[in-house]
Amino acid sequence: MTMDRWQNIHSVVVVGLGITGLSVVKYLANLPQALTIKVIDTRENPPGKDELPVDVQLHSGSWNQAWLLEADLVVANPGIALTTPEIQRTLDAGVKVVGDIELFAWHVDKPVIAITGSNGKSTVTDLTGVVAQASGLTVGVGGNIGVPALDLLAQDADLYVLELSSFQLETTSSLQLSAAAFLNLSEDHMDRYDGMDDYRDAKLRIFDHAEACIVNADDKPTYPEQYSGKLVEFSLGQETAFTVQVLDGREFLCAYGEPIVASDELTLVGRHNVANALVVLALLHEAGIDVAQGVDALKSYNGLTHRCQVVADNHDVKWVNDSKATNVASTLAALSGLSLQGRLYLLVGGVGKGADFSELAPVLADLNVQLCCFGEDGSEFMPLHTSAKLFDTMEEIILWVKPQLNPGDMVLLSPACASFDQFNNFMARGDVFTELAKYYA
Ligand code: N21
Repeated sequence: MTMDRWQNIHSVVVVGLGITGLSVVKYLANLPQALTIKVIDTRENPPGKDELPVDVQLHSGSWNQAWLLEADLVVANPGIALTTPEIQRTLDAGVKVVGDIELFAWHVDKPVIAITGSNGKSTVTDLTGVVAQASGLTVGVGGNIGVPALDLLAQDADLYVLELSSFQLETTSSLQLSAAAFLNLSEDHMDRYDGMDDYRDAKLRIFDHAEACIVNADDKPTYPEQYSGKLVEFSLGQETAFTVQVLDGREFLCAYGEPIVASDELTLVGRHNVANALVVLALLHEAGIDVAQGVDALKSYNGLTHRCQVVADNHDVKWVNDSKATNVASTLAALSGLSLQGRLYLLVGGVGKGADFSELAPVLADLNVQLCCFGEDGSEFMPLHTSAKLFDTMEEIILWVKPQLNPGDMVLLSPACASFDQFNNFMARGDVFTELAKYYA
């Protein structure tokens, strides 16, 4: 750990509590040097406030500009935009503002792999960890999914695998990566960015100190304009370092021309998941990890909770939890992989984040679908299909849908929106859907 980073830092203000904010506070409190730690959360009753150590002061319900200006360091939550006037004034006064991933970077002394992109990053992150573990390494997996990055440092590991959001990358500048991947770029978070270029620029920061920059040859905006490491391409259609090749009539995932595993051996389904598996191979290969022992784990990997997960299957009606679909491209991926006999009851809505949902219309037009819209921006989905019906909550939808269900039908939560209007996060939303499915199926 490079302690000199902390030499002139005595007072730290953490902005935004919740799981990540708490992990930051606990990390700071356990550092060998004595720090004054203060927390600001603009919410009235911030999640996690009861778990704060007694010597940490909390200002909640509004900003505290004085605290920010007096700080030697501000640690901002990914839920807080750097463009917020209070944060801008802090930056203008010359106060350093970082995120939890930057603190992780200051501390870590083991190889790190990181993944960003609009979709698939949790799957690639989790699967990279699973395959590395099966290959004999002790691996810490987290960041934007599961365990916050700073909590991973409490247990020793040979390798860390981090999912990084564009928001986390905005406040990170020193993270050295053995291998980094930018999976794809599609519209998301337009409530926080000026446009797609702005969003893309945040994601491209993942390559700033990466030894290997893994990019999607089928999605050129993932390529950096400048980088210092090695550029490594993956593709489902073009001849790149990591691609698919047909050998004796069977498709294989290949690394530099070497077949590693047949596509039909993967438990994961859909072309996007073949691409995800290619990235896992690329990340581990470029980080110098031999995956020979991990290939069986790659084949048998079953996917994440809340990601197109069948949570009930009674009377030939499938209930599928895809709560993790928080943008349009993710919902389109769920719809493209469907095998549907009867009618699809599709649940959409929540916090729309300024997205353009119109791309869903032509896909819905080709499906036997009943569109069920809910939440803060549910009404934005109403023009997308003639069947569309507006509800307040998922519970109301299920009560209305239940008596109409027939064998072969599917009830799919793939909302294309964030959940923060009605839930703590997409996991809580998926848990509620799962409970409803188990009760009513
Ligand atoms: O889970 C979902 O439904 C949505 C996930 C998205 O839309 O893609 N992911 O944008 C992830 C975690 C994201 C954004 C924020 C967080 C952390 C917080 C949420 C709100 C933290 C703080 C706040 C609000 S803090 C404060 N005042 C979603 C506030 C704060 O209002 S994401 O990458 O001081 O969770």
